[in-house]
Amino acid sequence: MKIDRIELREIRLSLVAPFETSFGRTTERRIILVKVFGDGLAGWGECTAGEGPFYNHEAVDAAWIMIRDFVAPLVVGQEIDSAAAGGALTRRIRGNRMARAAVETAVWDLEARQKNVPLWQLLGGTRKEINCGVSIGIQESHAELLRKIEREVAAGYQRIKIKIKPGWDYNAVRAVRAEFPEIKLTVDANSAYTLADAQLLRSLDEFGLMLIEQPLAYDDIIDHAELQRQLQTPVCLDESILSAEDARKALALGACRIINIKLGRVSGHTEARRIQDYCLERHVPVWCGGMLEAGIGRAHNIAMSTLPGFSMPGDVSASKRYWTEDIITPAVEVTHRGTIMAPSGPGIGYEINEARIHSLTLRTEVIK
Ligand code: OSB
Ligand code: MG
Repeated sequence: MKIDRIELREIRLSLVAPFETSFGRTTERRIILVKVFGDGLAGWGECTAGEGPFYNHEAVDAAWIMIRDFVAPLVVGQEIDSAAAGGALTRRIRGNRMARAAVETAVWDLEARQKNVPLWQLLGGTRKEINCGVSIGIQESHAELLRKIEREVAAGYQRIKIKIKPGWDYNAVRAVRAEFPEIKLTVDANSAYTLADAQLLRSLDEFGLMLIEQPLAYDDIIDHAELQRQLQTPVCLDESILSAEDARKALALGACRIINIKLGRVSGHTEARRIQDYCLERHVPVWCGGMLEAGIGRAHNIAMSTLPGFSMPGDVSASKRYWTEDIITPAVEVTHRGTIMAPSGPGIGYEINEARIHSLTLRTEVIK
């Protein structure tokens, strides 16, 4: 494949409901879309950087500059024989994995379209139906939280995750368990605690959670290992795992028993698959995390989730939970079994609604 040019586009999309975590509240997304042209075809990627540097160090405006000035120039004009080779072209860049992944995933889509196969098959996926859960943000009240959970359980989702933070933790989980004693339940702290909170975190053991996600610092594995020794509930790392090397070290230390894989956080499909491979060999479950993606990012998440190691329900759910109208057609829908069917079309397998994308666009730039 010869990469001819890369088009960047920033779109703005309002969430159907605000999403609140321990690090902030999002009501509207600004999303960078990447379109990579080569061999008369185009592949699409979505940058998962947040509006500000609060989940990790990346943010939309900074990612735009990184992609435009550093990532895209390393790829444009190059002749590559696979998407994996395309990703390797940007390995010199330290950090900035979401910026790199936006291009890397687009090149994977391009390669799959060129070979006229679904991306999930090109990646080596084996699951034709992926298991889905939902992530529910911090709410105004327990009553509101219970109402939201009831709706998602009725829709068929296999697992409920709730966001926690100091002051919205033990009592919130207790209220959920009182109403829903049997559901698969997890909590995600997004690094809101320290080891000084070990007693509080231990108290959550009584609720039979599937896992507790990233309780401690975003760049830590040492304290998580100490915490895991004190907990019955499996620790799952999100923010702390940026690569297969990080996964190896975290598992060697006993910092977690489960890993959340996000394409952006780990620099794209190639590294995501490497983490999946490493964990699968060691019987460590992985699942696909979410970053409030629009349809293109969501479609890439679906493709990744078909890999055999993705045995736990991910944070990949229906488009309508986020957007009144998605940027792909059909919108992502979830079966009453709480699954998403892997699409059969080439590449990411959904049509790109370019007219809608154009109407949402704030700025564009082309790297030739
Ligand atoms: O930690 O998993 C997280 C959203 C933004 C940033 C971080 C996270 C999340 C979610 C939402 O939990 C998952 C989703 O529904 O996309
Ligand atoms: Mg998380």
